[in-house]
Amino acid sequence: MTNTPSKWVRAHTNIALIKYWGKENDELIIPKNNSLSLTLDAFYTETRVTFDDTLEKDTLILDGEEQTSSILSKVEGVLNLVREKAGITTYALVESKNYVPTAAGLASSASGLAALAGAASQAAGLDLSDTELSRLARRGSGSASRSIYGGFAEWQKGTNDEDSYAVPVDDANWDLGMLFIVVEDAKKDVSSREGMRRTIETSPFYQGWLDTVNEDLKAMKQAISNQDIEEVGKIAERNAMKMHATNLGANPPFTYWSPDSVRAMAAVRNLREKGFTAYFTMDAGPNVKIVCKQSDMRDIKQELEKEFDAHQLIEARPGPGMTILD
Ligand code: FM0
Repeated sequence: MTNTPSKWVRAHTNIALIKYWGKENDELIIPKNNSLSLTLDAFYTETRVTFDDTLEKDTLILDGEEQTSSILSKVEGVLNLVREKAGITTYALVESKNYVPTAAGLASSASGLAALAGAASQAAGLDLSDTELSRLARRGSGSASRSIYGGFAEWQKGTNDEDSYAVPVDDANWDLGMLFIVVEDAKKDVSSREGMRRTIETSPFYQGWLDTVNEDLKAMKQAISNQDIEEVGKIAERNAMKMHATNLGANPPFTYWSPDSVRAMAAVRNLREKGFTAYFTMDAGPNVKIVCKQSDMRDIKQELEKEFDAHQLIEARPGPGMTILD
């Protein structure tokens, strides 16, 4: 195996409007339900991979620092799949840079594992289709399957390793934006992996999630094809609230909300009272993301600056799919 590095590969993060919450198969990362997300311009990861005969283990350098934690084991998982496909046994050096506007916990496994899938397959000489890249990224982190595509993407849950992957839905080239309210997390994190596992196993509300997520998805796809931002936002907020409700029913119960998250949600309702189209969604952390019109973002930011520091407010727009840089 030659020691030539791959080109740098860039993938952007995505935020789900219909959430992925729960696995049918933990090892293969087959989800319980389809999910749908918007890929964003503001946050991305760049990665390159070098398979190197002189290495005695896989090595991950993220933002200049060698990593040893759970992120390395996700990376090793993807590298193993690539080695198997390419018929090689060489270890790899993975160099990765996260581009996030602040250091406030916005680094994303979606962008990271999608960029890795692109870079590792390229370094191993594999020429994968978008579908194959999405399947490979999925094995690193479920949400990464959607970051292969720009705009709106749907991860179709499928039933096995072959048929569980994301597909593009709409390029989102309309007046849509997402404003982040970055808030402090006071508590110890429950990872999304652990959170969804605990919820499936113990929350009596989980069945309610499964029983209604498909109607949310169907309504969301209709709203997207109508380019109806009001409806997209409404459905996203409802769907996120349901996901977070399942966690309160878990044993032991947990929540990703901090006091400031609740304050941010109230601020979004307040924006609506003032006549803005503004709805929120939240993931496995305390930050609140506002679905709004791109053309309203500046005014909304100004309103929110009465209550939050300017540096807590980050504007994002629809972003592109995975790209190989020259
Ligand atoms: O993105 O266990 O992909 O649909 O962000 O690595 O497959 O980190 F709100 C939670 C993301 C879950 C919703 O989970 O889990 C979404 C979430 P993994 P991920």
